[in-house]
Amino acid sequence: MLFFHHISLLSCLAGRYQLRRLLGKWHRSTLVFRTSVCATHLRHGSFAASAMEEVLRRTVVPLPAYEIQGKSPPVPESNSMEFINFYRSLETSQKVAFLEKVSQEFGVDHQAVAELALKLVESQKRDAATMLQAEDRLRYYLTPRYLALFGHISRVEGGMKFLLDLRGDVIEALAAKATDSPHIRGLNATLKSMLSEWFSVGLLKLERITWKSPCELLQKISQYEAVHPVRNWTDIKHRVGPYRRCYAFTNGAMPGEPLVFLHVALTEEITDNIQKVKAAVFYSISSTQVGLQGVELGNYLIKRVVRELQSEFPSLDQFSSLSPIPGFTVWLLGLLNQQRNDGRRSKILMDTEWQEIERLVGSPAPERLRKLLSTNEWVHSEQLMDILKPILMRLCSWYLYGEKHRSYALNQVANFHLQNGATMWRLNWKADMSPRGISASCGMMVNYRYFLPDIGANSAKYLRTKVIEASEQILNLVSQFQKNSKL
Ligand code: 0OR
Repeated sequence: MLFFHHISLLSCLAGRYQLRRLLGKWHRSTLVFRTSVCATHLRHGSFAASAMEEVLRRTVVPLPAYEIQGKSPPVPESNSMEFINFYRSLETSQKVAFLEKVSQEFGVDHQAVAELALKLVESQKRDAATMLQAEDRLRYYLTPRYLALFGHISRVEGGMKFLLDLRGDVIEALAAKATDSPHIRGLNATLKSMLSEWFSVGLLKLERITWKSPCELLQKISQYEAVHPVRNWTDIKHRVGPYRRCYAFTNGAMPGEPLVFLHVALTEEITDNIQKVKAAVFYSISSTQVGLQGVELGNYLIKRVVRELQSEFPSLDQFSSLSPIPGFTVWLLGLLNQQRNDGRRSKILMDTEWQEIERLVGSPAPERLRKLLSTNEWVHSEQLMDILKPILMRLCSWYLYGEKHRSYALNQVANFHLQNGATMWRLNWKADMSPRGISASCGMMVNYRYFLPDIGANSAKYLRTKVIEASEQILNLVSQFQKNSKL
């Protein structure tokens, strides 16, 4: 053990080539152990930067000169494995420091790029061949050094999953503000574009999940469910049973791993004959890999499933989601709190509505209402629910239709379906009275309707003009909000 410890320490300090000579055939078998001991040294501050540098110098090979690109000897698989094992052995904060180093010091050679950019400008005065070559050269040197390593990692066993998890870590570190390095943002963009190619729709397989699917797959479908948590095996059996469909996209590089999956309920006239199915309701869609964020697999899955269902059921002509409204209750409570802090009387309810609520729950009505909404207790009184129904329906319609983030719908689920080209179609009262549904959206759910001939135009219109395509019911509720509520 002590022998390995010294070898590991040496390898951290002495570099790859001497150590390889020393270890010969031992090299590969001690790799995992060695990287983990390197990481142990990371915890002792002084070794941190040098151990990371050592590993990076060994594993991230320099970009070959433009003239000899494609002619360098193949990079050994052990490079990728060393990088993977080292990274996995790090703690979260060390991972962020490591990624900062990778992205900053093993990315693009900025000096070379600046010089080539000047040369490209000069080449404009010359012939087309010179200019195109200058462009090609610049493009080549704009490639970050770590890109080749990621390419090699993608080819080793488990490498693709590693890269997905790596991007997941980057996304989480940026979201948690553990780093705001522009270099890490660049690494994130590079990884996203690589993953978008590797996980492009042409390379994905649509799989129908049934009760006969491998147990491991069913378990993952249950575990990753993001909208309606699966309670037990009977529950999942029901969700893949008669008049239900569950489809997932998988990728050959990650067998048995659903990347995104969609649950569908087939409704109307199903009681007597499944061939008469008229409507398909997408009641849950979940993506499983944080690392695939922004790759838009959900959009493609819905469209692919529509085609699949149409060929199975020619009578099917209505497609709609039944979607949660995460964030509505929090938004509403925030408004009620904010208006309290401002010392203003809340105008999101009319005076007559406040009086009605006060009669039922006592005063001060705003205080009581906030408490009842935040504890879900309001649902225990039918009378209060009746009073609140029109109020919450108009507020929720506004939340979905009128509240914006960068001019697009603030609510992420709404934004997802609107981008896909769906219409905000119907707000449903008492649609999900589970504690989770009440906490999220006061029990309401919404349908986004996919009118197939219109989805292309709707999607383009929403993306270009940010205008939301909505039904009469939604627009009526929105105008009630505009008439009766003030923000
Ligand atoms: O990668 P993105 O989230 O930007 O887009 P996708 O199309 O890949 O995924 C969209 C989903 C709605 C499936 C995804 O965001 C998700 O799983 N959300 C949580 C569950 C939900 O609200 N349906």
